[in-house]
Amino acid sequence: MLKTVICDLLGITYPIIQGGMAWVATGELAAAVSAAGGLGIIGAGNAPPEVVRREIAKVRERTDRPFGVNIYYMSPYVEELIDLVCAEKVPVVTTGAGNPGKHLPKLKEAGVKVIPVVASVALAKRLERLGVDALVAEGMECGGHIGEIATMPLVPQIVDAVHIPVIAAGGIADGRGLAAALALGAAGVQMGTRFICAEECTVHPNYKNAVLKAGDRDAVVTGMPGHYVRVLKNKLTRQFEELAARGASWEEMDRLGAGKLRAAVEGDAEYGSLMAGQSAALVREIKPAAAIIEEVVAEAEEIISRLGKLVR
Ligand code: TUI
Repeated sequence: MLKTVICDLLGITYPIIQGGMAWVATGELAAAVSAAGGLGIIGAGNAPPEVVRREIAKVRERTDRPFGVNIYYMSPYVEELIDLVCAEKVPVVTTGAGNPGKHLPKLKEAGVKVIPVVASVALAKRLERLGVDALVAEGMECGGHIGEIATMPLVPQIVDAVHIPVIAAGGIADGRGLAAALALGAAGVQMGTRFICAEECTVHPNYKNAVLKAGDRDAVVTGMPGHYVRVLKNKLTRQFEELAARGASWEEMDRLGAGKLRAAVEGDAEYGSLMAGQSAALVREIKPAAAIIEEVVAEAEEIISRLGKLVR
């Protein structure tokens, strides 16, 4: 059976973590992933603490297994969310779009395991020194806010640079991706896009159908240097292209993007921000989170045993 250090560290059965996608990863999805033996994560995004508290309660009503909350460091509620996860004794916190260094003492004191998402070697090394438990190395194939380095070169560089477990993310949606991540030295994977098409994911069916329909060139990059966002092509991305073509300011771009992720989650597939990674093209069906996890693990196990036989 496929087991890695991350399973022991987090008390989970399979080395699969569900990405903490803002507005997309609700308590329902996180609970389903955790109940199935992975690590489900609530995406706090820009939501206020009382909303996140309700999502935590949803998970606890549905499962006793470990779960996490992702704190997005551009949120206006970071301080309150740190207090909330400590008070609630949330087992795991992942972080995005910022450096959680100054909150580490408080989180560790409360017994919270901290797994920052990073997109560079420098930040990975800095956070290891500060005492984080593990890292997610996220390549620019992923959805939402992206870094500049692809998963294939990023993961082994971070694996070489630190001594703590590394979880690979970006472009991974099936057992082939999990086997490849393990080959790169990762101790597990984080998948976001694949779990948008979990039955338990509460986004509008229009969002799920856009992921199912996506082809290899549909997950495009919008925005400005330092703030690139990967989303599925639609009328909104064409508006972004027009703005970029006439040299629009960062403020104009920001204004166009405001509130559009929520619009997508509520069903606006034309003008909503359908955040998804390049792996969208690998997602072909909607099924329960447990079935996704079982399929990914079985496929990875089969590949690993087949690869072992190549060495004679
Ligand atoms: O966080 C992400 N991806 C996201 S967050 C998000 S939430 C949102 N977006 C738009 C509207 C409303 C809500 C959507 N997608 N990925 C994790 C990640 N973090 N990747 C890279 C980083 C990162 C980048 C820079 C981490 C730290 C950093 O710099 C830290 C520093 O200060 O050195």
